Amino acid sequence: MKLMEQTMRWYGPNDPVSLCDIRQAGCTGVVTALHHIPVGEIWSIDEINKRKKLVEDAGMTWTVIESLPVHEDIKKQTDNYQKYIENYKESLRNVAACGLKVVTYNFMPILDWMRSDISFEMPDKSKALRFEKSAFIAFDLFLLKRPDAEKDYTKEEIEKAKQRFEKMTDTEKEILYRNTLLGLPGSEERFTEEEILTALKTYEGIDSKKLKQHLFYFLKEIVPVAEELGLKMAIHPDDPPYPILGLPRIMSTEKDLEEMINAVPSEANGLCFCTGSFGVRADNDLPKMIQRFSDHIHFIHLRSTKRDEEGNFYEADHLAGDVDMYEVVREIILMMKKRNVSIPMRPDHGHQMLDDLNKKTYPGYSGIGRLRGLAELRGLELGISKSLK
Ligand code: DNO
Repeated sequence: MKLMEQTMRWYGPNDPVSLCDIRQAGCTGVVTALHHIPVGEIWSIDEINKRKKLVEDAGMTWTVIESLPVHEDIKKQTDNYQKYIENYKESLRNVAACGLKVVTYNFMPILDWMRSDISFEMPDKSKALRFEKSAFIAFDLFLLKRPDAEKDYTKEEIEKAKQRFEKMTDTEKEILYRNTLLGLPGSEERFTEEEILTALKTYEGIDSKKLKQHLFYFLKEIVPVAEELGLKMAIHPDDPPYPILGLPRIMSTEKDLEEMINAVPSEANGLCFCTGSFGVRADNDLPKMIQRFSDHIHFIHLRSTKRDEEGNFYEADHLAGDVDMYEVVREIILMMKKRNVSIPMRPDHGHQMLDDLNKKTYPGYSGIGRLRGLAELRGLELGISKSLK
């Protein structure tokens, strides 16, 4: 029985977690991207090969691109979106020419994943990422002061956010502000208040229906190219899986996935099955979704969150939290058996712990916490796969 390919994300030569660390964690594959190339520009064969060589010299394979980012013009269908789609196709041709096979991307407007707290202390004193609803609403209403933001919340939510905000010290407010506008993963860049408000304004008139149309248009353009090149596209779900800051989010549920696949039916039109993102919603039945979309799953992020009734969640240990990791991994093993493939998986995020508590790494991407996650997941997978024989 085939096992998942063990990988970890590497942010490139500036990542404090080295390729050697990743290999020692037990990985054979590396997930990386050319973060230094501005979004929308073509990835040249030269640049791709340079990164590939670094990974191969460390004794591993560049298994998945995460991410080949989609330019905002494409999401909004404004200005130069046709040119950016052509650039995207050119990048796909180049990555295929270098022997890469899986390309992850997302279609979240402006911001990628978002948390309000990047050092939430767990009972064992390790640190986790957390999304706290009242703090986030306080940020939106009282720090960002987004016009008309109060329309998106109930009276009770606003009252709670107010109380939460009044209790915050200036330092806490500053940290909340920085965390929330962390911006693009892989860069140290953060949005200023003005930049984010201006960017949000450009989405006026784009609701979820429209954003979906834009996604489907993009897919109709690029999926045939990917198909021809033997590439698999893997969309990453929204994180958190619901609208934020008045922006539409369109890849949050089983229905969203179904519509996306029906819009452009092809195995090349696939997804990165992120249990941490989908798992935040109690209405997402993860094992069922794996069964249902099995032919389209080309990459897997394994992570678990723990939610409460108020809509807060934190990132739990990989085998704890709300995701039934046993059922998820079992379904994945059955899916790989049916398709006779080994799908790359990475332990998504990890707690900051042990020596990493004194190190500065990308939030969620410290070495030791991910190593722990990977070790637990790998053991779980081996155990299940042996018992299924
Ligand atoms: C967060 C990641 C995401 C993911 C992108 C893919 O930790 O899973 O940033 O890489 O959404 O485009």
